[in-house]
Amino acid sequence: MKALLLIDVQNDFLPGGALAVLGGDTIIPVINRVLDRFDLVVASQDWHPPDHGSFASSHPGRQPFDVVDLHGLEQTLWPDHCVQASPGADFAPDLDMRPVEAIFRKGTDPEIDSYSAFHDNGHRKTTGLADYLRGKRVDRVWLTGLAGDICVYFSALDALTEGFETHLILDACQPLDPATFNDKLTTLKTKGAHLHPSTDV
Ligand code: VGL
Ligand code: ZN
Repeated sequence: MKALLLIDVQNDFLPGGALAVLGGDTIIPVINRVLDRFDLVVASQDWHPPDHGSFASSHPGRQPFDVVDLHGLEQTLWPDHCVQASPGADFAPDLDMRPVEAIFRKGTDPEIDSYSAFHDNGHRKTTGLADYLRGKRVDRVWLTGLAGDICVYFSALDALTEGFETHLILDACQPLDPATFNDKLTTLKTKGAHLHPSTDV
């Protein structure tokens, strides 16, 4: 079985959002076009409490994009984004959510961030996504979403580690930092991920 993973396609990562990804909106029609080619569609949702430890606002004197130690892990500080039940945390209004069978929320623990849809950044707790997919007999996952160089990248690394055949739909991902994205794509390829344009799906 083949699953499509929609990683954090949320308002705060779209142009005009709190942590906007340039061109983030361009992935939405691409995702909508390929949705019906999958046995299962699952979404992740960045879902932070207002005092989340990844927010610069939780660290007096710090600025967004500073790097700090957060309970033993290196943490980039972000502008407040995807606050639980805020409009910025909603899925993109133009994204067709009808086929989405399950939503996995992450980043809910104020003490630790969670880039991957599978685990927190310290691999201390799982979101349950890998077992859910295995329970549905999924063996192949195709990743899409925002940001390509952060949450999609770390989700793809975990998908590989969890033993899924892992694919990325390149025009259905956009990075926050285009300068480092190519190296990350090379890393994924080296580890066995398959990179495709959406016309391959
Ligand atoms: C993300 C930074 C902070 C993402 C989430 O979805 O890529 N990036 N939180
Ligand atoms: Zn976040």
